[in-house]
Amino acid sequence: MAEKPEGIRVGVLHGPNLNLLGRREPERYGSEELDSINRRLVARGAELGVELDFFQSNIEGELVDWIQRAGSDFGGLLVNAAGYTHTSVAIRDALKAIGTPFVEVHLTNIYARETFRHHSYLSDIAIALVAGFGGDSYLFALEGLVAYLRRE
Ligand code: CA2
Repeated sequence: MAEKPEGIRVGVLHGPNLNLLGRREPERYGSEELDSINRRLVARGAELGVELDFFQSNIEGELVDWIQRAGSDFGGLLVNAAGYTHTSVAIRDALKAIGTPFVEVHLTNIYARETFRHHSYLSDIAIALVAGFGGDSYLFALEGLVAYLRRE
């Protein structure tokens, strides 16, 4: 009997301080907590037939370790590297090394903020960038990533 083809698995990486979502600076980052965003992603993933896994860390090396471990586990990734977006060659190198397609995600429109946020170490190696829609950025990114993976 032919084996059932495995469904798409998507990894979701949340960078530093995103654990504070909904509890600090709601005027900038919204009032939705990270767990709520994750639950919405799981619900939409179920509708799309996609399984999700999540990781949040405030520590750059832990993010790099997770990306390395994620290597062959996922068809694609959603990555909000938060502050490390603008500083981390190490996270860029890890994502480039595993070669898994990923969408760069931001709650806020980084190009409408301070100039130091206008440079991202990730955008040119991402398949796409979704920014500025609050927690919905992740949902829109999931839609786009799954459509991309189904086309490939
Ligand atoms: O807009 C985004 O998603 C960012 O990745 C968020 C980062 C920021 O450094 C990037 O430039 C854009 C900051 C995440 C901090 O999250 C907090 C959440 C609640 C309260 C305080 C910080």
